[in-house]
Amino acid sequence: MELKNLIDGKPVAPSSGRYTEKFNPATGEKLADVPLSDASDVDRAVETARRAFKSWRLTPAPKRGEILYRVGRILEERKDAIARLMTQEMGKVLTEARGDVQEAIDMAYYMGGEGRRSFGYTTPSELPDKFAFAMRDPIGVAAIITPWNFPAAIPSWKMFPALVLGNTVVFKPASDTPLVAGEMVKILHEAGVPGGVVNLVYGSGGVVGDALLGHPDVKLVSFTGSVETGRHVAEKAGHGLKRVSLELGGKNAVLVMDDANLDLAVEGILWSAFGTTGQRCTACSRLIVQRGIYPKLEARLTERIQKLRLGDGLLESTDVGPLIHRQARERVHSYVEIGRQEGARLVVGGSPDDSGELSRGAFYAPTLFADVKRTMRIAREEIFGPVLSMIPVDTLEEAIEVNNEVAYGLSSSIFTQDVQNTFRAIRDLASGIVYINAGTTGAEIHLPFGGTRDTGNGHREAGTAAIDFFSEWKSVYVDFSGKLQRAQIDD
Ligand code: UN1
Repeated sequence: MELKNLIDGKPVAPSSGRYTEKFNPATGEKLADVPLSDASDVDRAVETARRAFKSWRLTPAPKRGEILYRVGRILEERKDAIARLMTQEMGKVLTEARGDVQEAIDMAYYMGGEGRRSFGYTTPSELPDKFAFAMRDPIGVAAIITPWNFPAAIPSWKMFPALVLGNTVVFKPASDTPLVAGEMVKILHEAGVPGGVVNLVYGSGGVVGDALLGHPDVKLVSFTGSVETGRHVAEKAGHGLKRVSLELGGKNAVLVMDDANLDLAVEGILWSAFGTTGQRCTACSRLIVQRGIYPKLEARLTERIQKLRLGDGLLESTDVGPLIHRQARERVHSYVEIGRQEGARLVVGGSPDDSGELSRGAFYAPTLFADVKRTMRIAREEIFGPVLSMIPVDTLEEAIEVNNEVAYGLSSSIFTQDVQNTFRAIRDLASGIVYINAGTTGAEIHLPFGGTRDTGNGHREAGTAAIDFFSEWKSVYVDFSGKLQRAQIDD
């Protein structure tokens, strides 16, 4: 199947005439030829979006919201089909792919409601016969640059608030998830978003991404991806004084205190460390464990990790799907080698799995390291795979210190039954998301999503934070005194 860009509501071949091949990471089967677009395709898409902005910004916001409600309904109807497509193109198991689509459905309804809110405020003026209010304005063309690990959810976090607030969009999805991206844009059009309001341009970050970042008519950039690329995005877009939201890496930890409910902790850890094959920004890759519970937790995890079944995410028997591709697997394995060399104790896993049918894909055995020191690279750097490191600590204070000393601050969690531990952790864990008695994943769409330090640049996605990012304030003063009144001036 040869995919096309979608510009002004129409399928368009890339002007280069070049394509790249997309394969299923579980089976190696070829799925599609994906356009390798260039700057001229981007110019066309941005110009279309710029023109479409003129009428979209004047479309009543409740009407824009109603379109998103329709998007939500269509996504509900096609939840299964989109989830299957997602599993085929990026590997996560079907139940998780359904969750990914559900997150987009939730976002469609939440942002649909913003059509009738998008609240500003009124406030008194310091002068008589003068009225003051602050309202939200749309900004213009938004470049939406998304990763492959949440092919429905993350584009929805970005596109739906952008659209309900009256912006228009040029969407560059990750090259590894072109199919779900195409479905998302088709559904937006089907639900009633006019052609030029959302445009889809496939291609590489280096070419299409850079052309968007350098384009003078792109006013907003919302990016999720690696720290390295995030820095580049910030620099390049910063030069054009664009508004930029970055959601970057994580090195998320679960803290387990001696008083924790062990059964619950084991479930929470397995789900957040090995769900999505560890390829979530929010995935748990560090366990910071008080020494009293450490041996029991290690034994229980070892037993359970050995039982996790690798396989094609479409099969019901599969617990853990493949990594996104073989290069990612090599990277994960190189970290395992680093961990070994650093002297961490490899408890289970630690190698690619090419047995039987798995040899067609990019499978890696779920891996546990114990006796990991907080200074080791495997305890500090993002691995983005099914590799978990157990770090022993003596106290809650030490656990919090270890949690906070890495470069990232996205999500953290604590298992404890003690109210004092709980509230100290809430106060002192320096991350954008904190869970009590749950793993590090599973953020809900109506709360702010994002993190501290190198996880981003201070913005948050989702919830009301997204409303702030995708609109700008206009302060309005209406003077009905009939004379010149001068603010701040003594009479
Ligand atoms: C991501 O990995 O970038 O909280 C997004 C979660 C999901 C979203 C993760 N709701 O794990």
